[in-house]
Amino acid sequence: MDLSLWQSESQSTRLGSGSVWLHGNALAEESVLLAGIADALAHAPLRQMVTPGGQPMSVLTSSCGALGWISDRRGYRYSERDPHTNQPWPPMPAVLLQLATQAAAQAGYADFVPDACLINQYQPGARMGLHQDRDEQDFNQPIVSVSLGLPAVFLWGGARRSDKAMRVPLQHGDVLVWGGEDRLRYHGVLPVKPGSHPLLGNVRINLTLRKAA
Ligand SMILES: O=C(O)CCC(=O)C(=O)O
Repeated sequence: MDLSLWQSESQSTRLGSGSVWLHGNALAEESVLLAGIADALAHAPLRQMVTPGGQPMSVLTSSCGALGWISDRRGYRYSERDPHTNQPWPPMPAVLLQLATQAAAQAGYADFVPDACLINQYQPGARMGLHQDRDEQDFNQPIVSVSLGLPAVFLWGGARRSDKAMRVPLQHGDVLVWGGEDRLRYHGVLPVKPGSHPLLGNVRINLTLRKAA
């Protein structure tokens, strides 16, 4: 299925019974959003984490909000403190919280209040392998994912890693929301292609908002 054809014709595309692709949903607030993220990163800088198996991740990561997702030799988990600074993570920018709550409501998930925002920065070539998000306490809570900067192909898989994945061509400002029956679907990102974005240059930023605790 060529999902890029649908993009110009609709403001949202349903990807599954519990998942919606909201085209350009973050564009209206892009400058204040980027300023908020830059501020958060000034307090909790991007870093390269390693998987529990010791492999460096290809994305650089940080977090904002009450909880931050971390990965190291001890495993994947949420932490109240940034292990690099031993300080609490910077607060989630109000504009981001509002965007996530509104996007979730638009997708049918009322009252979503995330307590964790993972910030992933992809340089050209960086990717994310197929995985499920399983480190949160309540799988009834949806996930909201905001794409900024360079485009990327998001892989939207099934309940099993081996299920064929749909290719979703995400653009700057797009927002994905998934929950319900789709909450544990495998997903990932193909290697980001080189390019230049007018606001972000040669990187893609992804913000993944979750209710972790
Ligand atoms: O970068 C993306 O679009 C997806 C990020 C993701 O899957 C994750 O952080 O778990």
